[in-house]
Amino acid sequence: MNRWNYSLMMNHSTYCEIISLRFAIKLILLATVAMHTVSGIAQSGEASAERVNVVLLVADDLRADVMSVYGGPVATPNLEKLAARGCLFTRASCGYPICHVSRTEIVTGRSLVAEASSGKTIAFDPTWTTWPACMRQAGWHTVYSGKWHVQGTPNSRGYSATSALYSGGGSAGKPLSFPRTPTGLAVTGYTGWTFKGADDKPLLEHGIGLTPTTDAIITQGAVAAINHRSNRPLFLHVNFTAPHDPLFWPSGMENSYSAQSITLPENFRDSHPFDHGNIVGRDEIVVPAPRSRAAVQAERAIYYGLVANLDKQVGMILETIDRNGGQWLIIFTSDQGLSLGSHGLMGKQNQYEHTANPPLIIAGKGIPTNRRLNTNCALRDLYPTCCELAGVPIPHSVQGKSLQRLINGHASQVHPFVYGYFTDTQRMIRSEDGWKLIWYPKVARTQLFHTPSDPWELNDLSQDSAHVRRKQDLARALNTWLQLQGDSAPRLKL
Ligand SMILES: [Ca+2]
Repeated sequence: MNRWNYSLMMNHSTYCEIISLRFAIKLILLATVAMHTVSGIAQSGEASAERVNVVLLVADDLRADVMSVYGGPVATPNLEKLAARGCLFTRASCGYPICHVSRTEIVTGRSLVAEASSGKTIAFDPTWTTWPACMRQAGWHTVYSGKWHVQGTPNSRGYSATSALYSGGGSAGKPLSFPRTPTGLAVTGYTGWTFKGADDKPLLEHGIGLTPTTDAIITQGAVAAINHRSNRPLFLHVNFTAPHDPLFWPSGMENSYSAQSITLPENFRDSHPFDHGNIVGRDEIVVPAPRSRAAVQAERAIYYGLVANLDKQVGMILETIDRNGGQWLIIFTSDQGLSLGSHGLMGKQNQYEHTANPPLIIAGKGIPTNRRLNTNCALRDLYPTCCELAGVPIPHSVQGKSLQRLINGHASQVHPFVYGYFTDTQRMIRSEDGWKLIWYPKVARTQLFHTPSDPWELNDLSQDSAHVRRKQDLARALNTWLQLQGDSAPRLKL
């Protein structure tokens, strides 16, 4: 059961912009009830002054290279401040580049290549201890805000409470609040999703599907959770929806980027040269190939606005944390990146760096400041890293590796290789020195890139006789790992 029965508590000026007065009255009543509940928990909580609070911030389809903190065009001053307070990773790996599998890897600390090959929703094995369940068992108060996109419910996965939960269903057959994007595209993502109250009932006043205020509401839920934390340490998991499609200008930031001013990346192409496994998937046909530069620029302009707004939301959460004081561990990442025109793709179901290599910043207690790490790591490593930094034993079901020694400079490498996978159509291995082999079993193709010298992945060396040995070595290492993982996809012949 939820032990912290509040949701969507916001400051007056914000919610008056986005909800009706009628709903505001209901909200105040909800908040009042919640504050009484929170107070009750505070009285019964354990004294834990020395234990670190944890905030895990996860964006959705956020491509690292668009942000100024990674050298990109969108100003992200708050993430730059966060990076200055901690470690920025340039070689993170998401594993499986779609939302629900990547998020399941994050909360289980496991590689799910075998479970995800079918393309079906990952069922949680009862022997897996999830990250929030682990923290809750160790005495943390575990709260969830934002997009829910793994199997089950927050409560069944180890969260004690929700605050601004946003999940599938609940629209009761009513139409989308915003059925078309500003560029005229029909909405095909997040259809029927709604915010839910503490009783899990839909709050239709906040709209059906994505809206220009979805992330602002999620942020207010996160802020409420931080402000009303008990004397237990807090584990707060915040999943934003930005900048996932459908792309709407954030409220108050309409037309903040002009399409004509957008410079497309060097690897922009109008279409992908072969079927990589998702050529007719939902994400790809949102803007069908072959795509004009103008069509991609128009989508990128709104995407950039969403990223700028996401940075503002992170800034509000960081301000709230600073105001509250205490010891904090702050993690910012995305479930994966996005193509957005690169390599002739729009979606995320691929193994190129713009997608497979998400942003990652870790800051706070025990983290050196102004550190940039260019070594391999995976999002499934975040869970054991948090455990080590918080002084919590790592459960046996976790397969990821703690990055603590890497962060503190006591190790130079954690993973000689990282891996990527998508259904039974893509397998990838990337070495610590940046050589990357992608295997497409369904179409019997490979690609070999040297990412340090070819960051846009334009020069496929897989058929170059000078690299036969290197390709064989990578294929052997990939096959060995897939065998260990119980993967059923065909092996790449050496
Ligand atoms: Ca995603």
